[in-house]
Amino acid sequence: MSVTTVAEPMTDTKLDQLSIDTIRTLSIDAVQQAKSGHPGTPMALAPLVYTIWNRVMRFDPEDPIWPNRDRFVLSNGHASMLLWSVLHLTGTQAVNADYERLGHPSVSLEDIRRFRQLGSKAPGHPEYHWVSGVETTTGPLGQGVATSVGMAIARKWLADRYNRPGFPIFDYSIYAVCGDGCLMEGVASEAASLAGHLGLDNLCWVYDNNHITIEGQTSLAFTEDVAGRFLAYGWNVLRVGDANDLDRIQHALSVFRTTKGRPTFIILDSHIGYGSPHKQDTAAAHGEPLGDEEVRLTKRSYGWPEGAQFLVPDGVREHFAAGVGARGAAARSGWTGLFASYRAEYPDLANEIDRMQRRDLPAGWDRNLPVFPADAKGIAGRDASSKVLNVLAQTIPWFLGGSADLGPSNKTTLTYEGAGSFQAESPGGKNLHFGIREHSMAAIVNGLSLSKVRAFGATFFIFSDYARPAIRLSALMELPSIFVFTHDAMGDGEDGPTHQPVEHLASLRAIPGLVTLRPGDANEVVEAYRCVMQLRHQPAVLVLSRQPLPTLDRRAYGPAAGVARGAYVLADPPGGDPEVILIATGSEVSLAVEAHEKLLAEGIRSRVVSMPSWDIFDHQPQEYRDRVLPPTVKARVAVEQASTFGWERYVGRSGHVIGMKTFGASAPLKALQEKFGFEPARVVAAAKELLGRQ
Ligand SMILES: Cc1ncc(C[n+]2csc(CCOP(=O)(O)OP(=O)(O)O)c2C)c(N)n1
Ligand SMILES: [Mg+2]
Repeated sequence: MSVTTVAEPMTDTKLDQLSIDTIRTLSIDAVQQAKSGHPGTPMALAPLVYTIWNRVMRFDPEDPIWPNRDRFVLSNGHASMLLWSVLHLTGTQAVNADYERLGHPSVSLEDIRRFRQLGSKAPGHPEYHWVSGVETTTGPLGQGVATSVGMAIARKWLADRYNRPGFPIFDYSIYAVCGDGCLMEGVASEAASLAGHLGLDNLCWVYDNNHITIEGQTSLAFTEDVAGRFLAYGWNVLRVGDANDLDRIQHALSVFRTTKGRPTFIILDSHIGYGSPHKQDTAAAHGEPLGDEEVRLTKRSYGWPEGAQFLVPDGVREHFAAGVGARGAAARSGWTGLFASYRAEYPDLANEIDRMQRRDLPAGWDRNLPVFPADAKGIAGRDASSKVLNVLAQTIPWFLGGSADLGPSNKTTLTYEGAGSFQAESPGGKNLHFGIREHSMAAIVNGLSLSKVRAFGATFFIFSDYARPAIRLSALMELPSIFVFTHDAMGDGEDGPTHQPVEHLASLRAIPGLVTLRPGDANEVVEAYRCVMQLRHQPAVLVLSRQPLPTLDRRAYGPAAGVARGAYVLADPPGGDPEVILIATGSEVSLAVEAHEKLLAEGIRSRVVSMPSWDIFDHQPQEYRDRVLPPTVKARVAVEQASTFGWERYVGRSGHVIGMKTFGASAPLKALQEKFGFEPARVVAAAKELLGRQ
C-alpha cells in the first residue's frame, strides 16, 4: 500500500485506517525521539480518539474556544501524544489567554518532533494554560474525569439559565477518556458517585480496560467489578469488546447521546502497545520508548513504511478537515447565526454570556457589598463571608458554588429567595451540594471554572488537604477557582488537633500563583472578596474564622481597602516612625492591635501591619513593600495561629514569630490561646525583648 501519496481515490475505510495509524506512528516516533514518554496507550486508543474526534465530536478546529463545542478530556494524561496528534492533524488553531486567535496552529509537526522538550507545544502531559485545544490539565490520575463532572454540571446550569425555546445555546457533550489508574483513584469514585446522583446525561467516560498499569497486570491490585460499580453509581454502562472496532465505538457513543437521565460509562477492551510484536499487552509498552527495532517491526505490522518518521500521509489532514473540520465549522456557523437571533431577542442574556466568556464581571457587581460598622464584639469571618456571598451570587448571575456537606458551618449556603439547589430536577440551582467529597469538589470547581462559570467550593480549612491536588491544578491551569475554607485555626478548640490546621497556610502559600487570603475582620473579608472576584487567571483561597473577630474602627485604623495590596499599615504610633512592627493575619490582627495599644501606653512606638495575603504583598512594588515594612526597622514580631514556617522572610533573622511548632490540642479556645501564647501580653513581651526593653 502506498502511504505517502494517494494514487487512486481512497475509500473512507482506508482513510480511517491511515488516519489512525498516523496517530499511532506520530506517537511512537515522538516518544522514540524524546527517549521518554508513553507510546502504548496512544497505539491502543488511536481508533477511539479518532472516532470521537472525526466522527462524533462537534468541535471547530478554527475556534477551539467556541462556547458550545463538545469537550474532550484525556484523563489518562500520560497518553498525551493522542491529543498532540489529533490537535495537529485537525489543524486546531492557537488562542491566547485573552481569548484572541493567534493565526497559527496550536500544535505544529515541529512541536511533535520536539515532544517533551523545553518550549514545545507538545509537552509531557496535556496542559490547559499552555496549549490551545486542551480542555483541562491532566497527568495526576483521576483529576481529568473528576473535572469533567464539573464541566457537565456547568453545561446543565448554563442550559437552564440561557437556553430558550428554539435557542439551544448550550447543548454540548463532555467526553472523557480514562484508564485503570484514573479508576483506582478515589477522586474519580467521588466524582462518579456525584455524577450518577445528579444524572448527568451529558457526560460520557470511556474506560480503557487494558488490564495493564506500570507494575504489570491489574490483577496485582485491581480486581473489582468496575461495571457493577458504575451501575451502582447510577450510570448507564456499555461495553465495546474491541478497541479497533470503529463502528461499535461510534454506536456506543450514539447510545450515550440518546441516553437520558444517566451518565454513560463505556468499557473499551484494548491492547496496550497494539501492533508491537514484543510489547503489546505488557507493562513495557506503558512508559518507555519501544526501541528502534521494535518501532520498525511495529510499523511493519501496520503496513507503514518502516523507515519513515513523523509521517503524515497525503489525505490524512484532508480527511480530518472533511470530518471534524467540516462538521465543527457547520455547527459553529449555525450556532453563530442562532446566537445573533438570540441576541436580538434576549440582549441581556447574550450580554451575560459575552461577559462570562471573557471572564468579565457584570457592571455594578460590587455595588451592594456590605460595610461593617466598628464593633468590639464583632462578627465571624464565615458570617461576614455569608453576607458577601449572598450579595455576589445575586449581582453576578453566573457565580455559584457550595460546600462538601458543611454549608451550615461554612456559612456558604446561598439563602436568598430563589437561590435554589442544583439537582437533576433543578439544574438552575445555585447551591451545589458536593457531599463529603472534598477532593472531587475542588476538581469540579475547576471544571466549572473551565466552563467559564464562576464557582466556589467550601469546607473546613483542615480538610483543604483533601482537596489540595485539585487546588494545585487550578493554579497550574491559571483558573479563577475560589476555595472558601472556614475554621481557620484554633477556633474550633474542642474538636482538637485533628481539626486544627497548622501547616496548611504554609502549604497553600507554597503553591505558585495561588492567592491565599486570611482576612482579619469583617471589612477585610469584604475587601478580600472584592479582590478575588476580579482575578481572571488566578485561583484564590479564603481562610476564614469560625469565631467572631472584632470589627475594627476604620476611622482609627487604616482602611480595609489595603487588603488589595496584600499587607498594609493598620496602626502606627502618633506621628509614624515606628521602632517595632507587629505583623498579623486573620484572628491575630485584633490581638496585634491590642498589643499595640499596650505598647503605646508604655511609650513604645509600634506599628501594626495586617497581612492577609503574602502572595499579593510579594507582588507589590519594592517601594510599597518598604513603606509597609521599612528595612530600617529590624524589630519585628509576626503572630499567626499556624506553622511559623516561612515567616522569617518578613521578620528577618532578628525578628520573632509567635506561631505553632506542634499540633494543637483539644480544649476551649481561651485555654488554647493561653497554652500556645496567642495573648497580647506575649506579643508585648516579644516586642519589648527585641527592643531590649524588658
Ligand atoms: C495520582 C497519580 N499517581 C501516580 C501516577 C503515575 N502513573 C502514571 S501512569 C500510571 C499507571 C496508569 O495505569 P493506567 O491508567 O492503566 O494506564 P495505561 O498504562 O493502561 O495507559 C501511574 C501509576 C500519576 N500520574 N498520577
Ligand atoms: Mg491500564
